[in-house]
Amino acid sequence: ARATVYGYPRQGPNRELKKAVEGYWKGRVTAEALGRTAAELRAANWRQLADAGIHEVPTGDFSYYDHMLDASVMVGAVPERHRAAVEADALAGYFAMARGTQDVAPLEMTKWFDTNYHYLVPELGPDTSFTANSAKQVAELKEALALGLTARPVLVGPVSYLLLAKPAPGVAAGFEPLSLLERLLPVYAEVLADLRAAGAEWVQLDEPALVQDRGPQELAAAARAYRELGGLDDRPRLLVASYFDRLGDALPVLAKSPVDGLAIDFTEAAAANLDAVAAVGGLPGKRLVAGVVNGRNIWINDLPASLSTLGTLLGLADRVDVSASCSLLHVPLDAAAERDIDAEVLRWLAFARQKTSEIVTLARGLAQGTDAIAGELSANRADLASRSASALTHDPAVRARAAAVTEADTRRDRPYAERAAAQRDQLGLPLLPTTTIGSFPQTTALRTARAALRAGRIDTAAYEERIKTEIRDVLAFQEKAGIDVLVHGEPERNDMVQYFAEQLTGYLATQHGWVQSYGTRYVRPPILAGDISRPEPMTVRWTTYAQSLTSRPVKGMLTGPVTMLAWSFVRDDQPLGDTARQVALALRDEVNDLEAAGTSVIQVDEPALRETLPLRAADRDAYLGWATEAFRLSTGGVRAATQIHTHMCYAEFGDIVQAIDDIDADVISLEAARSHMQIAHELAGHGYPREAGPGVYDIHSPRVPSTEEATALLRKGLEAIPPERLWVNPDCGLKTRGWPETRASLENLVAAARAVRQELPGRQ
Ligand code: THG
Ligand code: ZN
Repeated sequence: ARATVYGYPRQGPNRELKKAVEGYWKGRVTAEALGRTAAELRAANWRQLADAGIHEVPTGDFSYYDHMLDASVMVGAVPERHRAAVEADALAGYFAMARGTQDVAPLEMTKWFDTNYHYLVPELGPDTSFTANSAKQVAELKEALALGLTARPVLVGPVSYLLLAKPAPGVAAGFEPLSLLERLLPVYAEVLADLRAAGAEWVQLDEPALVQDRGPQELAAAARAYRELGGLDDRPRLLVASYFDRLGDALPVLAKSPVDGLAIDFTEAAAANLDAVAAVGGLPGKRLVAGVVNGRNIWINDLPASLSTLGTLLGLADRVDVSASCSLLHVPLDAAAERDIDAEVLRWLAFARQKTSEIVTLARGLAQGTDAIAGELSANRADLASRSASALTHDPAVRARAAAVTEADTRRDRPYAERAAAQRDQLGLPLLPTTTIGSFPQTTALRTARAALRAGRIDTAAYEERIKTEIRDVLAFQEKAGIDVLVHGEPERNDMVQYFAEQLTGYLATQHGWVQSYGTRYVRPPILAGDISRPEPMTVRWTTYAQSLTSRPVKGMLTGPVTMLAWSFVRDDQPLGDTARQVALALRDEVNDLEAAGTSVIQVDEPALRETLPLRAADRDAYLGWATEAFRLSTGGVRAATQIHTHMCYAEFGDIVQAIDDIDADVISLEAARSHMQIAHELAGHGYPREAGPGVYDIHSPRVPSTEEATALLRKGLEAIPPERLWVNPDCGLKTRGWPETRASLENLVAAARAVRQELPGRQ
């Protein structure tokens, strides 16, 4: 058995890649220097993998920005509007596709399955013609071979490439990117031939889109693709990889195809995939790469359990190799870099580097027997035992409280109609009330103060003075602008999830645990390691300070339980719903404390509710069940007159309209400016009975919407939602915006609300 991985974190131990790419954008780093940094990072990664004992290293997984964008370049799928830039300068053109320029919009970005990684969506149309451009893949393969390594190029497979694409703007309805398969396959054939000529024995084709629900046509396309590529004369051996869920009906398709190997996830859907491999009679004549080490969480592997899975698989394929379930792109680089995590807890953690060692150990155990890895097994047993016996993972008080939750705890005690009346009396808001989503621009002064506090140049008292000044400014602006429900602007928060995680017992923060979210942007997901409790109030002090400055209602701002899970590394030793319930109870205490301190509007954000929707439809009800329950548990303890708001970011709400209803928030704000109030109609079509604020200001762009524009959007909103239930707000938080456009946009937004109120028959 051999050890391999499909991909490795790209950024480098100190995010050298981010700095080099952003330096290049600013003109401070030349293209040559960027290229050198990138080559050094690739070589360092390969050396690290080889030194750890990985037999076959991946190539081509590296990217300046995104590997789907690289795939678009590889097949020549450059949209017309980017063509000139790409022809003038390939690197500058590449970044123009990624980020846009003054004149042209970038490719759309969307989430990579249910991970926190985002890819650039290929734009295809009936006129798309593909051309092979294997230069990057060939060059990176040659770099690894020159180091004396065995290397396997990794490509996005042609079927997933098309299934993850979308019709280019302006393409007639009904166009299916998958219809381009016939045109695309010869291009893949050419790339495969080039890679073979450059010395590739194996090439990996990633087909993660095959773990989603796929119909007969899509499965037929997969069959055709691999019949054709497998049938080529001049090709390397082909390994088709899938990950993130079960292959289902796609497994027999791939098993029957003339490819030489399959790489399958035996973590997320181990039982289903094992059964499916057995059901097709195994994979005789094929190489099976078994993804038994979870590539997207940060927990050490249960080595005996993995060995048992591998043992079962040994009877089902010609040859079984060992890997992570997916690219290690989704985990931080090295747990050994962490200095602030307790030594005992650190032993439970495996980042990319540690996972690599686990894979090597498992491959050795599989090849030579468990005696050969006796030392590793006994250390693993001790670490697993330490985790399961730890007081951190078993807080009896938290467990007792979670077990005692009743159905009634997850419901407001009054129906919405009564709540709405009580809230109208308490808040006295006009029709079409105006508000914002929560954050205001994070100014340089704030960032400087945070850095100074970290470096010890200022003390906590001086830092808090800075925060108070910011809150005063933000409130003064909102009052002057005439906004109805105010916010304190969240100047004390960096990343919202990190902010709450730092204050909850059971959560760990990392110092260096960066994971790529998109392009040069990274997050440091906190680790939900233990039972969760809230030692003391988290936001009450700042919210009440803000409320003391104004007579208008100030909204309390919290991050909801589902998002707290989605943007963290979650524990794998209990069902997600149990963890969500613990987080929900901690938030419930915060919500109740805010209410007790006089806060009458409390927003609990769930921007990630849609994100973690399971890939397979059959799994969705269970997820939405615990997710909506956790939200209701966190907000269910307040009086009828206290108004609960929520906010969600992404535009594809179609799949979760029922869940949006089920969470029973009094008011929801949603991203809608770019989708032209479509969401207002979707909600109305569903019979959504409560208040909603479809965004009328697209905060993803520095553009200031005019009063007329916002007015037109509000009128459109009123076609779907009656004036008693329509709110006026931007799309999302303002923290990435500058003050000048924020000021102007919000003033226009208030003016639009006032203008439309005047138009309402018999009112105001
Ligand atoms: N928080 C967390 N996860 C997220 C988001 C978030 N996942 C989805 C989405 N939002 C991702 N969006 C971003 C947006 C900006 C940045 C990262 C992810 C970003 N990061 C800084 C960087 O890379 O320079 C670092 C930020 C820091 O210092 O913490 O700008 O909002 N958890
Ligand atoms: Zn948002």
